[in-house]
Amino acid sequence: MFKAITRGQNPLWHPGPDDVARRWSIARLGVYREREKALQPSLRGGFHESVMVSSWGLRWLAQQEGARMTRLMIRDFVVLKSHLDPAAQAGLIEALRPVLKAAPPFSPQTPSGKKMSVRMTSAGALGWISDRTGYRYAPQHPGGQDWPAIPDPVLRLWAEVTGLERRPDCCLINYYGEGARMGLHQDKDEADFSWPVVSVSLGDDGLFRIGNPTRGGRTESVWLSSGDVVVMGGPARLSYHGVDRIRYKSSRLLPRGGRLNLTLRVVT
Ligand SMILES: O=C(O)CCC(=O)C(=O)O
Repeated sequence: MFKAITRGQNPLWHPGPDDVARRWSIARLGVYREREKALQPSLRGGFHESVMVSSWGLRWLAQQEGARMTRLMIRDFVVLKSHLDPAAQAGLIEALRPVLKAAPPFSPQTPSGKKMSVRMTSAGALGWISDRTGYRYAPQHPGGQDWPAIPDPVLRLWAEVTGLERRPDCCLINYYGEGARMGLHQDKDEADFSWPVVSVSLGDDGLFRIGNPTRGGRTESVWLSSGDVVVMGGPARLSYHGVDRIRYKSSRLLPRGGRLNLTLRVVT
């Protein structure tokens, strides 16, 4: 028997005609086993109703649901599984193509001089950079050109998942090739932490690790797949997080493999 978590008072929940199916979907992906460390949703502030289902029930739920959209709350991180269908994912890749051409991804250095394994670029009024001088936002790409505008489909996705009128001024684009990772860190170079950060995963699966608002302590991990969206707001906004590894070539979205992650941030 496994414990499954069904819908409760999730602030991002929008009931609709599909409500019952979504409820099952939550039950499916909210399932955890004691020994399965990679998926352990927190009950805090999220899904409060629990039911017991058999392993047969789980298989049935998985078959019924396929890739249906699902919401998980893990330590106040809202994880929207399969939020983007394959066509929407492909549409974002198309929209990002000119951005990557105008502002090619580069390998930043940490302030201590270490080359990061993730390659990065940005769109928007400001882009995130790092070098020996430190971590910061800058109005231009290291090549000297302004950052390209954030593509409309990306802005629409932000508005859809946050419901905010305020637009992000940075879309940081991370590219994880084979073996790339990102250590646990906080996003804290922005002026006002009351705005959420929205993360969009495209391409290969990435093992996303969620920590605490202070360094250290126990962590939980969840695999993020192409089309998953994570909203980091409220108590999650300053929580440590990172990507331990990717499953290289697990997706065929990007012809050469790898994982693209967009993080949308209100900077000023
Ligand atoms: O790649 C991810 O899923 C997370 C990216 C991230 O943490 C960041 O850009 O600060």
